[in-house]
Amino acid sequence: MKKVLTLFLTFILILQAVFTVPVQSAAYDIPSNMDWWADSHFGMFIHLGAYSYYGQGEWAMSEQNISKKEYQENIASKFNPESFDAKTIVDYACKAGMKYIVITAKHHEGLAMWDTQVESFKDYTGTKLFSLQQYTPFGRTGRDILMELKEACDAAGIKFGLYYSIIDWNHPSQETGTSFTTMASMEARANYIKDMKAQLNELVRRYNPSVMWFDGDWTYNNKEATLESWWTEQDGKDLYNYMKELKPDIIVNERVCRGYGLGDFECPEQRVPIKAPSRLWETCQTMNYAWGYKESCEKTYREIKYILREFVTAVSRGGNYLLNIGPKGDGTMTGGSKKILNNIGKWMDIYSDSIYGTVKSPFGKEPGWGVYTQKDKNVYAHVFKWSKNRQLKIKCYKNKKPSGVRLNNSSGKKLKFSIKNNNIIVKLPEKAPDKRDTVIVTEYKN
Ligand code: JFZ
Repeated sequence: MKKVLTLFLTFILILQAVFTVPVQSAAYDIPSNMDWWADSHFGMFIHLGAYSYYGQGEWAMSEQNISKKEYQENIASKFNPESFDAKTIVDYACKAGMKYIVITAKHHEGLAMWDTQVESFKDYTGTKLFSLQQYTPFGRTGRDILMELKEACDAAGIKFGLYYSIIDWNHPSQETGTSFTTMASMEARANYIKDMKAQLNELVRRYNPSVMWFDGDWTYNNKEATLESWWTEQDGKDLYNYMKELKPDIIVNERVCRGYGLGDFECPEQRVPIKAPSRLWETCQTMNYAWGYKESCEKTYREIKYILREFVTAVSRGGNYLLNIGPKGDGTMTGGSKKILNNIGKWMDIYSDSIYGTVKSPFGKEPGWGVYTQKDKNVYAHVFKWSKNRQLKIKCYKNKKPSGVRLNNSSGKKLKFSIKNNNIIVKLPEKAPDKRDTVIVTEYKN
């Protein structure tokens, strides 16, 4: 009986493998562990660390040449995100339509945002572990904000991910160099990599993250390690394999060692690449030109219109959009970030159909008025520029005539159209229902 069952199950598995249809019109197959990621298109990035308390961005230590001693004693030891409220943050993310959150577990500054037990991650005196729990006044609360956030994500049904920096400005093995860190010795290098993996092991065991987002890898070294260029392509490959051993379905970005096509998705260097990479990709963006809280950038929030269009453009080119918030040192969200998330949410409430589950535009060239996304037999025209003559030219999908053209908002208003040279000429309402991006859907029967 058991044998028959096994045989039957094997048969089902084979059938499944044969008939798994790759997501429509994507040039690549999407591995099943990444389906949710590719469908969601939209996540939240959170930069929170001791730099948030200092308020001058997460690069301050390096930019201002602050010594380990100064940074630890004057900045990290005062960091106290006691007003961090995971539920509020997750609520904002959900309202904005975001389907995953990636938070900094350890940024370049090296402060572990969880109660790490890995011995070598000590302060400069070698007496205290350099972590939120052991080094800062917040430790007294006994709280674990990564767990709070993870649990809030679970409760809301969105995915949870962690950011981890490969370089570490405060680890005893390294000194901050010009851009990358310098290792004290080859032995220090080997031990650090071992300890880094021990920390990653802690993170995966504890928080079971869906995404591991690496950074601080930029040596582009495909040769032997040196003290100045101590992170190599081989280290990147090893790290990727290590993560998959810990958790086979974890999603890892390419910054295990960028530039070598590693990882599960690309993080393009340009803001939103004109030519989409040939595999899954994600662009991360700030709202105000700062990742970690930077007081001077609180007045420089970008216009919602541009953030929204950048997001939609990324999706139209097949990408994901990871939009950052930099909470203040006390852990609270900034007013500017709340406002932007609320506004994106209002747009998503109406138009998220044209985002979730879509693939990139089926047409090569982008039109002058906006961008396209596509899902099944629907092609969505995202109209950024409303034409004064009330005519919009949309391409016919596969040279076919659409069965209908309508506004993609709750009105669902049908729009008159005619076909000319494989183009749909749509008669637009006089005013754009949404000046930032009005979505018009063209539907095809087959
Ligand atoms: C890195 C970090 O150095 C920075 O502090 C922040 O955490 C950010 C998310 O990642 O900086 C980069 C690296 C690459 C790009 C942008 C910022 N890029 O590819 O556009």
